[in-house]
Amino acid sequence: MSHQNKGSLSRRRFLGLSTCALAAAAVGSQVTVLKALAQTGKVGALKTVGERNVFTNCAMCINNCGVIARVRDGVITKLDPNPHFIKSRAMLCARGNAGIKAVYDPDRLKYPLIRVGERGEGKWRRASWDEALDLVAKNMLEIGEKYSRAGMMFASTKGFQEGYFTRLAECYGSPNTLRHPTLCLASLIQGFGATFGTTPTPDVLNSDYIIMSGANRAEGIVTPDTIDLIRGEGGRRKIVYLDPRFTRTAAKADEWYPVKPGGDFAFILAMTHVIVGEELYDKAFVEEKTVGFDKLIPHVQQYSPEWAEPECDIPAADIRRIAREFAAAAPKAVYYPGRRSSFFENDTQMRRAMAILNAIVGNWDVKGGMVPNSSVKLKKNDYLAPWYDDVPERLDKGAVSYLSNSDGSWKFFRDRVIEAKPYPVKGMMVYKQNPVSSVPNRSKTLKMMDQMDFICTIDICMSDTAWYSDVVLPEATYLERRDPAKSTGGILPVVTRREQVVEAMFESKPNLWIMQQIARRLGDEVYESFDFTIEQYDAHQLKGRDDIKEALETRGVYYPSTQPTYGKSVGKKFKTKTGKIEIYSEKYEKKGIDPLPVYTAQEQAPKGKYRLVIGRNAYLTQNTTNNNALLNELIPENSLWLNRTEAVRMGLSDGQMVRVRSSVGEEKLRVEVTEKIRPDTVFMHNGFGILSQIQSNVYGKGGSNTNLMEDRACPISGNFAMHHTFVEILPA
Ligand SMILES: Nc1nc2c(c(=O)[nH]1)N[C@H]1C(S)=C(S)[C@@H](COP(=O)(O)OP(=O)(O)OC[C@H]3O[C@@H](n4cnc5c(=O)[nH]c(N)nc54)[C@H](O)[C@@H]3O)O[C@H]1N2
Ligand SMILES: Nc1nc2c(c(=O)[nH]1)N[C@H]1C(S)=C(S)[C@@H](COP(=O)(O)OP(=O)(O)OC[C@H]3O[C@@H](n4cnc5c(=O)[nH]c(N)nc54)[C@H](O)[C@@H]3O)O[C@H]1N2
Ligand code: SF4
Ligand SMILES: [Mo]
Repeated sequence: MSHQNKGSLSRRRFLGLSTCALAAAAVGSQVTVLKALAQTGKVGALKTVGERNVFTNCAMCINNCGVIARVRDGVITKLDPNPHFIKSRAMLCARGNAGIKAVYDPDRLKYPLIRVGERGEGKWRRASWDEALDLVAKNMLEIGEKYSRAGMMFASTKGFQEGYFTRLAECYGSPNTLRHPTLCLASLIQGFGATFGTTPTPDVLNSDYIIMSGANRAEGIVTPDTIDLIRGEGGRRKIVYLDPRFTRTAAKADEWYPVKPGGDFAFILAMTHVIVGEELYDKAFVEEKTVGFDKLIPHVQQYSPEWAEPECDIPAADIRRIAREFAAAAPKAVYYPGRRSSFFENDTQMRRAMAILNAIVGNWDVKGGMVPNSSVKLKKNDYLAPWYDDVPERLDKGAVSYLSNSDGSWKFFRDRVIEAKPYPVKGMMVYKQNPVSSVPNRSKTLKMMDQMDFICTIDICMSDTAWYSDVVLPEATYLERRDPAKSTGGILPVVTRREQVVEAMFESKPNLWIMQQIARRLGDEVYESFDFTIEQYDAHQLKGRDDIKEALETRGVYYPSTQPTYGKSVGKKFKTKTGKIEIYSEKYEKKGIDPLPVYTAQEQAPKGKYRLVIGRNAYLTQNTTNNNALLNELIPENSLWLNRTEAVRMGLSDGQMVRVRSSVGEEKLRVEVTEKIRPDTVFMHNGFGILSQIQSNVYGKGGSNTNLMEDRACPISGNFAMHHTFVEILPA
């Protein structure tokens, strides 16, 4: 392992974190919701009397929209959008508004907890921070001693303080970090990356023609696309939307096709066939910027619209017409890349096909096209990680063609932990991730956890993963802590950060503090890399950038420019081996991967079974926010969408309870009889059928699609493939 970062921070002794000091006084009667909490435990002191507006940043999902928190007498009264935050177009969605309940949720984590019963039995005792942290460090050291430092795994998902967690993993000496991309967008990054050398952003606002393959933007919110998609500019906009379900995005689209699941790949190749065959592509662009077009011509000859029609259930005439319209609208036309690209095992090649289709119409780096991201560079806070001899390589090393060293592949990692091959992993630290609910085939995750000697989860609520842990540590929510400045790339790059809105309630602590306390117990060498405050960390990041500092203080956000600049990449090489857009990938060829996307069909549902697909709801984030009282009111449980014809055939009526069974699990939930889904497909929203009983609003409601999903994955990117599962439906 390479542990030779150079330290650039002053190594001051640990000073304690006064900003996050625990407060004592109990709250009186400011807000009704606080009364309930006051009865169950201590509430943070309300030091500031009067009204305050604080710049922060939503953490209810990955978009991190700009927020102004309104505070009265130390209590958050409302969250409003920060109008200076252009990316979110002065919008906060339902979840963003409901973020207030993350703080004032009676079910939230309040104190460190240590398990007393069996794992998953739900018996806990309150512990002091010292006792809980001692136990964590003791187990980490013991496991390191017994199995090597690689015997600990560190699972985490994106967050402003996630870096401190992965730093702990590195300084402790484990290569085994498991981040969220292989549950989400790893195939997309791989497919577009192999083609363009980067993952560009579609300029939705200015595009005249947008085709979307199951990117349900009206419900799976991605800013600014969701808002721009609906608003558009100039009224010329056309949206073609493919989804086996009639979603809210379908309702906003000009054309909706209930595509056969997995058929998008055929649709894209057939569009390419038409554009290449009819010479509708951008000849000058292809000539100048791409390699391998000559090989694409014969390759796509086999993929005619007539061939594609039965593969995707979209009429050949429509495919041909859409291809012509798309090429005519180019370069202000995009085949929208999507975000969750964990559909099928061939997802990387499907996204490659999308990237190639975008490339040949020459929509690169122009208004309304696919725009490479710009970013604002902040100064890195380097550190010196200790060196450990004899630490093996990542457990999932070599499992897939392109494994990210920092992210790993959840599917293959979990398999190897269960097999204890090539070496045992016996300890698990989890930060801001909920693998029990988010990694397909829940039984396998529980099996993996069963054979762990020790599990510690750092969360804000008792997630299903926390529920199966030995020690649960309460982090202060995003509104109760200061988070360091964060730079996010995009068409308009942005720097933002979180000010602390209110004092941390109960005994919750920010992650940096937690990491520092663990590091201290792991020894001076580890602790050295944690000897700073967030303020110092930020000061270093923003050194010499008074303009950013001032913008963050006065507007809560920094934009180097508020207007997009197109064509910045003109004259520059693409970040690929050839320096061009690689339509034909020699890199893939060398690894034995198809160098041009070759179509592979999905299996059809066997008789009496249905394909299970999953997806989002605008009111919920992943498997996580369902206990939030404000959101739970909007969607109290999930249901199984089933086509009316099938329901009638089976004699099932709307609202009836059914059992849904796959090869790996069974769930009980209500059936929703609808015309809004293909007859061969069923659908469930995420986040129900949970195991943790300390989520009182949602526990016992609906069914878990994670428990039903088989665990297949893309062999190129390692991304999970979540739509392969077939289920049967039985009366309850
Ligand atoms: N069944 C099913 N599985 C899926 C998906 C699906 O659609 N269906 N989608 C996939 C996709 S696209 C993704 S991105 C992944 C997401 O899966 P994960 O990366 O596991 O993310 P979440 O499910 O949102 O879980 C995040 C956890 O962090 C906690 N948390 C929230 N805020 C904080 C905080 O400030 N501090 C700390 N310490 N904890 C916090 C939450 O309470 C929750 O327990 O799931 C994937 N898995
Ligand atoms: N409200 C809300 N917004 C979110 C999130 C959230 O949890 N809640 N999570 C964020 C994250 S991490 C992500 S990754 C994105 C995900 O957002 P999206 O990328 O939109 O992903 P999903 O909603 O998971 O699934 C998209 C759709 O794919 C459809 N589908 C299934 N199979 C196929 C197929 O073969 N072809 C086609 N064309 N469609 C198919 C499903 O019916 C579903 O409607 O949303 C982000 N925004
Ligand atoms: S889209 Fe909604 S939940 Fe996500 S960051 Fe923005 S306001 Fe928060
Ligand atoms: Mo995601």
